[in-house]
Amino acid sequence: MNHKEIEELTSHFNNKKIQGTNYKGISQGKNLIILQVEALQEFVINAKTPSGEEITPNLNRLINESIYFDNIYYQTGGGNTSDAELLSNASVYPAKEGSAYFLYPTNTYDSIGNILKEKGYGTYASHANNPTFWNRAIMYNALGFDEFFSNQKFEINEYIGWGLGDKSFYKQTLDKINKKEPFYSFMISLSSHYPFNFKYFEEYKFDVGKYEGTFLGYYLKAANYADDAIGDLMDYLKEQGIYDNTLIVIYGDHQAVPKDKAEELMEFTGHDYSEAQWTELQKVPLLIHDSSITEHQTISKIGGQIDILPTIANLMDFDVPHALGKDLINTSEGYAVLRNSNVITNEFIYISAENKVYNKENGEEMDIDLYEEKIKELQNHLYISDLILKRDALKNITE
Ligand code: GP9
Repeated sequence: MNHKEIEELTSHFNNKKIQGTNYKGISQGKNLIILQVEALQEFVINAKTPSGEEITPNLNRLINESIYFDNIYYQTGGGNTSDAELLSNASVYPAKEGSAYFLYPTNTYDSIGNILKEKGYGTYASHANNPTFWNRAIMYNALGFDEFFSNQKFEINEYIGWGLGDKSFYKQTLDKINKKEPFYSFMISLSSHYPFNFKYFEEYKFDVGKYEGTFLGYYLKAANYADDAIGDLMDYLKEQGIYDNTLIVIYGDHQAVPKDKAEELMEFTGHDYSEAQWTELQKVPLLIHDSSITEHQTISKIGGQIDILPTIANLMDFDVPHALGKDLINTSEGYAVLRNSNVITNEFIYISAENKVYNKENGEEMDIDLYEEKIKELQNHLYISDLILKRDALKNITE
């Protein structure tokens, strides 16, 4: 790193201010379970099928007992699922091109695993796919996981799509770690993977009405199964006496509906297509549950997966001086920067491919000159993040 880059980096982090201490330390010392759910988009939450069936009844119920964030945009790039993992665990943006898991698997990261390991936690990542997929086996060392339970460590007694079904996956994961408290368990689900039309979902009993046999219909079934598996996991946590002593974080990793299926999404959600409206729909659910938090609420501040680590850090009371995200509970300013350089604030949506700004409320185009400074300021986060990845900057500045 050259002198200028060190200056830029340190001044970025020195200018960050802690904005509040609401719920600070409430989850300190508890276990942490983070559930990254494959292709779970926000539009299915509290939504119903044409026959009136809730798609995600378990999450809807859990949301009412949690802090729910309903304005969270996914920020993944070429590394897709693995990018979401990096965003949440290390609060850095994905690589500009390609996958950070392949490009920077030996960097220094101030990740949840590394931090909690130092505090005496056992740290476990689990995902029922081949350990080399997305270079996870190597990258998980850098992210501070003591053990990685890949498909080789599971009994494949329920088979959906790419492999072990979520229900069995969650239960087997918990059985491996529940005597090892305090633990951090990062579980990455798999059953609701694109294109969703697996044999299992052809025979799956969930009435999607007019969507039967369509792309969206299969997705609704997969999302319903993913939700059912989460419901079972919550029951199992309670049965095992772990639920009340665990901070539980659940979020979706990235889009389910690709752009060539945008019409189906617009029809289902009741919108007309525009680039700004499409961007608006690129949200994932994020919920945080701690039984000690009795005030349940939906927070609509704008954020992204990059904000998960600083939000957890406040709840568990540890420092993350090099996180690029913000604590979603205490921040006063909501915004999201996407890896394609789009920027979303309360006021506007900036679409980088068009270099145009739209009003967040009504979608009308606005004068870009009015927002240029703000857009540049927020896009600078991508530049700082690129330094962390390309220059292994966290290693360099600590040395
Ligand atoms: C593969 C799974 C899916 O192990 O995480 O990855 P994706 O194809 O969605 O990036």
